[in-house]
Amino acid sequence: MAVYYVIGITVPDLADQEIWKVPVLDLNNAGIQVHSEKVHDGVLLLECSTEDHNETHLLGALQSIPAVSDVEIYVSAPCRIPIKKWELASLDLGAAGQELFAETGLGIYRRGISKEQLIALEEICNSRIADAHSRLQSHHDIDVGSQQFAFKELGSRGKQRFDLILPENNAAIGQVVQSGPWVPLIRKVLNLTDTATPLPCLVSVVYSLPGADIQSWHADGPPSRPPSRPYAVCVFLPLIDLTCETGFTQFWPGSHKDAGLLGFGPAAEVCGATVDGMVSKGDAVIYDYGLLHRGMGNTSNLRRPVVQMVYHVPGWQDRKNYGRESLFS
Ligand SMILES: O=C(O)CCC(=O)C(=O)O
Ligand SMILES: [Fe+2]
Repeated sequence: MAVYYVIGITVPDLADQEIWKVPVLDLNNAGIQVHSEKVHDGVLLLECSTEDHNETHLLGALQSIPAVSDVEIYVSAPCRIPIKKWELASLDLGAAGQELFAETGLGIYRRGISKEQLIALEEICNSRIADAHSRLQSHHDIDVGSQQFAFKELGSRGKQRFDLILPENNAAIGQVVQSGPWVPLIRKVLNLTDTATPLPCLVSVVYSLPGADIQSWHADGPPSRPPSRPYAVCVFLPLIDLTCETGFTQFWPGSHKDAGLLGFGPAAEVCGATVDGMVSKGDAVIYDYGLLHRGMGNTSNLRRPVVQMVYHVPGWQDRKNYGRESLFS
């Protein structure tokens, strides 16, 4: 079985960055396949694979290149390691984004909904959050904000970070869910193209209060099989402008294609392959449910509410994020 590597190669002169293409190197003959490359922080990154698991051989082959002064293994993994740097602006999906979405598992739609819809969502979220926290007060055994818990409608999976399911039958929510500009793409990728049938969708508000910690890298669910046929796609729609202080969600584009990358999230940082979903109020970030990401901490004094719409194929059920006991009934 092939092992994949990201190798950091230091060369005194970055103008030499095409070094591994020089025929004399003949990496192929050395059993090394090169898949992708880029420059990150002044270091050449090479994504490659070998069949023989022999790292000494791999490093030796690269080290023998005359222009190279240092060679270091950044990452090794059992599958492709997407190192391409994506800019948020280039992930604007507009009308024709299906191919881009298949490659990256990520996209954005600027100003996806109307002002009125945004105001309606804000009102629903504010009152639902207030209601939930007043009900939580009677649960004296829960240290709200510090302790993990899971009700049927509300979960907390980390310090000051909550996920509260919104009422299914609300007209304003239904309108956004069924007619947002991302809906045609989602219908295609989930293969639910009969527009007479509403898309199944679980809607919640994920909110991080001041003091919320940075999350660990995770995927919300396992990668789909095949990757081109997602079983769920998530849309995040923040209700405030996101900044470094309020925090945002950070993504690793392309990490949705192989379960072999689960647990490898920090590799995205090492390889400079992360995208900060730092969008404005009312913009929408859409991602494949299997894509690696993490919520950043909230160091501001504002609540960061993000409407989360999980579109899914019929029959799919979230099994990990919420509990059985109802907070509201
Ligand atoms: O808080 C965020 O930005 C993301 C939260 C998240 O990914 C999660 O709770 O699964
Ligand atoms: Fe998540």
